[in-house]
Amino acid sequence: MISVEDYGKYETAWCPGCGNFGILNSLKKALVACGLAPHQVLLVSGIGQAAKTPHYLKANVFNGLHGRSLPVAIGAKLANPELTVIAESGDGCMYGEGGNHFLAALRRNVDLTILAHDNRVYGLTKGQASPTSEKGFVTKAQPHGAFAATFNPVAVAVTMGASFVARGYAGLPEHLAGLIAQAINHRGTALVDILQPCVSFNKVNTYTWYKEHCYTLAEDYDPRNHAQAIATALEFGERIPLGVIYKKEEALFEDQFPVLQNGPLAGQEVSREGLRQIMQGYL
Ligand SMILES: Cc1ncc(C[n+]2csc(CCOP(=O)(O)OP(=O)(O)O)c2C)c(N)n1
Ligand code: SF4
Repeated sequence: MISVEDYGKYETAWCPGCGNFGILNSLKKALVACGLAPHQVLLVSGIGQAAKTPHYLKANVFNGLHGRSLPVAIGAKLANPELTVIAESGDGCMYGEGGNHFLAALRRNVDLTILAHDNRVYGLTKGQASPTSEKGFVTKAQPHGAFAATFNPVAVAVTMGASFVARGYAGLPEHLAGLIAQAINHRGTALVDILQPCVSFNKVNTYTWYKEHCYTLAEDYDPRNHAQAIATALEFGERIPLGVIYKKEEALFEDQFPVLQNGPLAGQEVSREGLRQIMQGYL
């Protein structure tokens, strides 16, 4: 029987009160609820406070370059479909530096989970505006307020027809654990954008602010209705919906590759003669 203790307990470098703690606990609970043992899970991240999350739980880990978690996660899943692959990083890493990879991943629909810790600021580098910062957000680097429009990752993902799109909140850990478990069990690319207070550098989107603005979607909300999902995803301001906003069944990227039908690449024979013929074609 797997328990949260199997995923270990480590000292962290996070500030006391950081929303990352709630997300880490929810992730562990979700992995246990999915019946996954640490050796079955690969966590891939980039750079940032959120991207340190895989350091603080016992599983397979790949910590790479800023913004580059998704290409690694996709490659790992294609090479070994038996792994449960989770790409986890902050809003800067996932949507800023990793923005192009984010869009490409949504188009492909590889069977993996994206957890974006969305504190709406660059935490590790001490508080610059990120793509999800509110337009006008004042920081030391943006003393006149951020000039760029606010990126809405949930609306982008729903509009692109991503196969599973949810928004959670670090301050509602039980609800968040349920969303992460659903995302892991979903067959396809599942995005959970997780609203996360950064108590040191975001003094606008605080625990109190989220309490006043967030609400959970009603029981009878139908996440399969695309038009309704777009309207729900665009609702971000006075009221912010939490829950599974959109989901659908969609063919997996990996199911369309003939070579992957013979099991993990790592377990397949390499034909030296076949390779020689390919090389010959370029000479
Ligand atoms: C290519 C590249 N650009 C910039 C940096 C510097 N850098 C490191 S972490 C970071 C921001 C992290 O913010 P976010 O992803 O939102 O994570 P958080 O720390 O808020 O959890 C930046 C800009 C880097 N390491 N590599
Ligand atoms: S700077 Fe912000 S995101 Fe980073 S650990 Fe501290 S509170 Fe958390």
